[in-house]
Amino acid sequence: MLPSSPSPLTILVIDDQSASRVAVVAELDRAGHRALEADSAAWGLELFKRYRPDLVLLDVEMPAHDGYWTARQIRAAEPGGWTPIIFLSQRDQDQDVWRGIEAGGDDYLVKPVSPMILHAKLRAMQRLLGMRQRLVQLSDELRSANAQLHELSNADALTGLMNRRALDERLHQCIAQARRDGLPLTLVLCDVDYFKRYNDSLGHVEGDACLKRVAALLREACRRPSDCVGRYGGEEFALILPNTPRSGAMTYARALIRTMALAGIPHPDSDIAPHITVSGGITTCVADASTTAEGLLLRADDALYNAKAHGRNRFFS
Ligand code: GH3
Ligand code: MG
Ligand code: MG
Ligand code: MG
Ligand code: MG
Repeated sequence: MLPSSPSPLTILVIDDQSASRVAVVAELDRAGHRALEADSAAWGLELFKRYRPDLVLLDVEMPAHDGYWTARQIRAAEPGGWTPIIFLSQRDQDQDVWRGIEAGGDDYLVKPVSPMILHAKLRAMQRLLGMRQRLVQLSDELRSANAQLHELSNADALTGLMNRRALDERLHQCIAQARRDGLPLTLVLCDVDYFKRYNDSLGHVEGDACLKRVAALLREACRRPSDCVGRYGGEEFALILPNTPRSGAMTYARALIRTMALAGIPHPDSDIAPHITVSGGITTCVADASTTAEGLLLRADDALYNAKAHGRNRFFS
């Protein structure tokens, strides 16, 4: 009693001799597999591309193109993929088997094909196909876990904005891009005014909620897809605005001041307004070889210091 297959395969049989082809196909049918038949290399290749079978049984000696040629074409038609190829041939010399494997075959069957050996080899290939599928799944899982990890390592846990690490990376990229394009690049450092007092009056939980709202307002203020905002640390945020000159940055700053006033997040202990305000330092550069992220941050920080010293709720450049 010959075995039937637990999980049927779609198998392409390429053989120019109809007697041996029909015998193999009948055996595959009997075992519950789905067989596709081709009587030439060219037609076999066509069916391979059209139906993407799970496995190919491939005659070595055929007119026009032989099995070795066909195997190479199949491999070329599935970059990154792998369809098991088992050669079929009357030739049973050691060098024939060697040549078949060298040509990209995975196994070799001598004709006339013994049904028992045929099924044994199909089982072995099915096992390999199962392992390959598991590997593909694992690599997909790994890729998505990696993407998640990357996202986590770049996001600020409280606000969901980019964290300092991601900001630093982005700033370096933007400087390089600005250098290539010869376009102005603006960096803005924003700091919440009297935030220590906010915490002291309302508590840290309210403080955290406030930072989330400020983060959302800053995010909304970014109008271009290329603008980005992140939490630089504590109650400090940074905005990177590519292709933005100083005048554009000042317009931006005025809009931010207005946005904060309109949001009206109550601040019970600010010297300058009944609501949360921010101060900012702006620096704009036309990047050249001497431009560094550290230099830009220092300049923005100086400007921020001046904004604080001149009364807060304003942006200096
Ligand atoms: P200034 O107007 O000069 O900026 O005064 P400030 O009080 O905002 O500045 P200071 O640097 O003295 O205090 C910043 C405060 O921000 C202190 C700290 O408790 C608070 N802070 C920093 N990070 C967080 C946070 O993640 N959550 C909360 N709730 N508070 C934070
Ligand atoms: Mg033949
Ligand atoms: Mg601060
Ligand atoms: Mg401070
Ligand atoms: Mg502050």
